[in-house]
Amino acid sequence: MTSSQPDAAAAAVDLPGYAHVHSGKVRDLYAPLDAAGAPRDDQLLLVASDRLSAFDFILETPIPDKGAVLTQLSLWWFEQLHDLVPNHVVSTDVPAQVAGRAVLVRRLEMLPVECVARAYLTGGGLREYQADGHVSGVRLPDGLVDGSRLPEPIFTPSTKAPVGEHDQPMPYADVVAAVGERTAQRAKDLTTRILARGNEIAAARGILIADTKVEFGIDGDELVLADEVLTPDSSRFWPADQWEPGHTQPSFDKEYVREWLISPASGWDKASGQAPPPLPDEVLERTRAKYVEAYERLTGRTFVAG
Ligand code: Q0Z
Repeated sequence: MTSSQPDAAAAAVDLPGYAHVHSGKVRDLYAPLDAAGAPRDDQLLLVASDRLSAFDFILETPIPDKGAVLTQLSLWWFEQLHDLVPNHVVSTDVPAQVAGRAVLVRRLEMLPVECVARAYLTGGGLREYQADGHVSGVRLPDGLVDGSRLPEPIFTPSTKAPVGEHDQPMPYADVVAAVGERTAQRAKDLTTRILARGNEIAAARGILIADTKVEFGIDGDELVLADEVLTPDSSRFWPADQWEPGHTQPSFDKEYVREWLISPASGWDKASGQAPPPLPDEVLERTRAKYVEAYERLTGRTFVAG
């Protein structure tokens, strides 16, 4: 990790009754303490921060309410997907400091695989396709371009990279080797169905979900949907009315941030390796508004800040 990056662990708050376990780029993980003060082994507290990542940097300016918006969106999706797959949510009764942006969950045996599905071609999938017409072993039709819709969602698993590194595509045979044929097939089936269901719901609200990354865990003999689901941080959301295959699509949530960072106004050189500057209020406000808009359009609910 770049030395100019904030230490994610340092960004995690001290929560009485919980032990800090781990921090990702934008979220923190805690274990509830039992009566004897020992970390419980059956539950975790997942806390979403207001941190935003762009061009692989954690920006120093937090986006107010981002963590709450994404947590509420994930919870809404878990309900929408409940008939497809059980999920890890136990309770939203959490410490006041993290109210609205934390969820108490079942601690699962996580699959060592990032389960990715793609409904539109872009990013790493596009680069694989351009090399030989396949993505993750699936032969795709000729003539697809950046942003093309795929005939149906495909499963393109990746390895779980350590923090600061990028996930690598993982051949399906390696998934089978890691988790067994039955679990691999079920993870593939569920991941593609989750994206298909997500797009059925989102398309009616003017949002396309190009691709998504989900995580599953095992509890006994059932596969359980864990982590966050169908949020702008785990998925590429595109405004449907601007969809135009043939070039990079605008990102629903991060467009203003990226545009400003690469504009002369920011004074930042993406190639410099330096941390990006703080965001001006206008960029921050417009970005916050996009997260809220995604939540409100998808759920039909009004976002109410804690
Ligand atoms: C999720 C992550 C981070 C947030 C572990 N239900 C579960 N059982 C066991 N482990 C996990 C879950 Cl969700 C689990 N992550 C990713 C890291 C903050 C989520 F720092 N890691």
